[in-house]
Parts: sequence; structure tokens; C-alpha cells
Amino acid sequence: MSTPPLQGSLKPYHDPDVDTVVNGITSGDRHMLSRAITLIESQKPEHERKAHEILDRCLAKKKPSIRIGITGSPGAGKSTFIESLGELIINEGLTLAVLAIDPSSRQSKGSILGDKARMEKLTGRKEAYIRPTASSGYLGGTSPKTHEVIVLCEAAGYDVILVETVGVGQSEVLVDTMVDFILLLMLPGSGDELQGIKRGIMEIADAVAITKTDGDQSGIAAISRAEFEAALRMLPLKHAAWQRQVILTSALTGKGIAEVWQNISDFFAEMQNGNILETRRREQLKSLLYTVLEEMLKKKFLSHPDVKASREHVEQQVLSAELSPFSGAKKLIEAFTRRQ
Ligand SMILES: Nc1nc2c(ncn2[C@@H]2O[C@H](COP(=O)(O)OP(=O)(O)O)[C@@H](O)[C@H]2O)c(=O)[nH]1
Ligand SMILES: [Mg+2]
Repeated sequence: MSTPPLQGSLKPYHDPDVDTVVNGITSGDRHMLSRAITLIESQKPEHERKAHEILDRCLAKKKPSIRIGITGSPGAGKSTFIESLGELIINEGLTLAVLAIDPSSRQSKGSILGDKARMEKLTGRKEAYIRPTASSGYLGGTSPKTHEVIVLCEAAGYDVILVETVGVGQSEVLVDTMVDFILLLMLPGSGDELQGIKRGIMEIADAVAITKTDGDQSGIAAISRAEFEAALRMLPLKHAAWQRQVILTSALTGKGIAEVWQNISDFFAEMQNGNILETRRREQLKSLLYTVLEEMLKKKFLSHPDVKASREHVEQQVLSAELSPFSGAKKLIEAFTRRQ
């Protein structure tokens, strides 16, 4: 005697199949979109498998979007700025997905200053979808998985995707392989940061917005603007056809927000000439392919039983100068390739 297939009737509710999720996403069901993103972010192999099936199906369905990265130090005003820019974008009749940095996450360096980062105004709008990014193991709120989340949001039909990230080394390089336009937010009076780490971030920025230029910050903001303009002139152009602007803004008063949006619109108009955007997106995909491949290989390598077994011993040999780091690495590679 066989038992009736009870499981089949329960499954769709608890664990929707790939078809249900994909159809949900493309018909604008936010709940399905959120579920798919959770699967993408999961470390469990069975979730990963399903996530990639969903993702591959969504790739064919994604619609063209404007992808914008918003980067800057914690407290620079990114979340507040996104809320202000986001409202403007929605009022233009566009829909918006925000991949935000979770303010409660210390690892992704969310602002400790504020719950403003929760973006209450945007959260209440049906045209906006806000998702805090889980960036396990990554600084700055961006990981290679962010790209996958972007693809899902595009399949869901969002016109504009805003990615909030903290400018720290690896994260801004990574975000540059995922978005079309990077807006760097800087506080007034932060011109002295130009010498150090911020230089690298300046190089990948397509525009700089000086934030919080309200109240008594106006004087110092003008000086900052001149400093940033001078610094940008020293850098090679990122795109031959694009001169970066420095814009004074305040999310509090709304100053400069329309100017930023105009600048972004001009950029897209310029980049659509001669297919620059399309060519760049292809290069980005290639670069991402190798980033992900590197990650996968590393994971596979470090979890290989023979590598695991000899790793500590080789490490000791290197530390006691019995082996050079080069020979040590070679020995581990040999352990890895001996038995696949
Ligand atoms: N005066 C002023 N304060 C702002 C402005 N934008 C943000 N802030 C404040 O700066 C703090 C950090 O902002 P937040 O958006 O969380 O920064 P994030 O860490 O870069 O996302 C909060 O206390 C905000 O209220 C602005 O335009 N003017
Ligand atoms: Mg924030």
C-alpha cells in the first residue's frame, strides 16, 4: 500500500519551488524577491543550488536598469542621502531598489550614529524596495553576491538600483564591477583625507557629493569643493567622455539632490552613446567571473582533505624557516592536485 503524496500539497507554502519563486519575482511579488535574496545569501549548499537555478532563470528576464553605487565613510550621510535621492527618483515615476547597509551590523560598518539609516520614508513607498545587505566576511557591505541580488532586483523590474557601500579597500573595487555610476559622499572639511586611502576611491568615483552643507557648514563646504575639484583634475579620467563634478548637497534641506540626479542622467545619456555602457557591463561580468572563480577555488582548496591534513605542518615548516612560503604553497598545491 502506498501513502498519499501529502508532501506535494504542503511544499508550495513552506518551500516554494523554483518556478513559483521566479514567477513571483517577475510579477512583482516582493515577498518572493526577499526569499530569493535570502537563498542567495545563505551558506548552505542546498540553498546555494536552488538560488543559482533561480538566478539563471532570472538572468533571461532581467530588464535594463540604472545601477548606482553610493559610497562614503560611516556617518558621511549615505542612508539619509539615499532617502532624499530615492524620493526624487520615485517622484520622477521610476521604481527603486535599495541595497542598504544594515545599520546594526558592526561588520559592514553601518553608522553607529543613527537609526535614520532605516529609511522610514522610502520604506513606506510601494515604488521602493529596501533590502539590508548581508555581507558575511566582507567589509563595506558589498560582496560578489551583491551582483546576484542586483540581477534579482532587475528581474523584478526595478528601474533604478542603489547600492550603499562603505568605501574601504576591497569593497569599492568590487562595487565598481557591479554598478554603472559611483557617487562618492564626503563630509565638508574632509579634503585632508585625499592624500590617503580616499585617493583610490576618488579614482573610481564618477561624481563627488559633499554632504550636510547646511547650517554653519556652508563656508567650509565651498573650500572642500575647490579641494576636491583640484584633486579630481590630477586624476586620470575614468571614462574619456566624462568629467566628474563636485556637488554641494544637503539631504536635510534638499539642496543639490536634483543636481545630483541631473548629473547621473547626463552620465547615462553620455554612456549610451556608442554603447559604452554595454561594453563596460560586459567587462564587469568578465571581471566578476574571475573574482567568483577565485573565491570558489580558494574555498575548494582549503576544504580539500589532503590540504587540510598537511596545512598545519606546512605552516610550521614555513614558520621555522625549513621551507620558504613559496615552497610551502607549492607543497599544498601538490597535496590538492594529487587526488581530486
Ligand atoms: N545636518 C545634516 N545632517 C545630516 C545630513 N544627512 C545626514 N545627516 C546626519 O548624519 C548622521 C549620519 O547619517 P547616515 O545617513 O546614517 O550616514 P551613513 O552612515 O553614511 O549612512 C545622522 O545623524 C544624520 O541625521 C544632512 O544633510 N545635514
Ligand atoms: Mg548608512
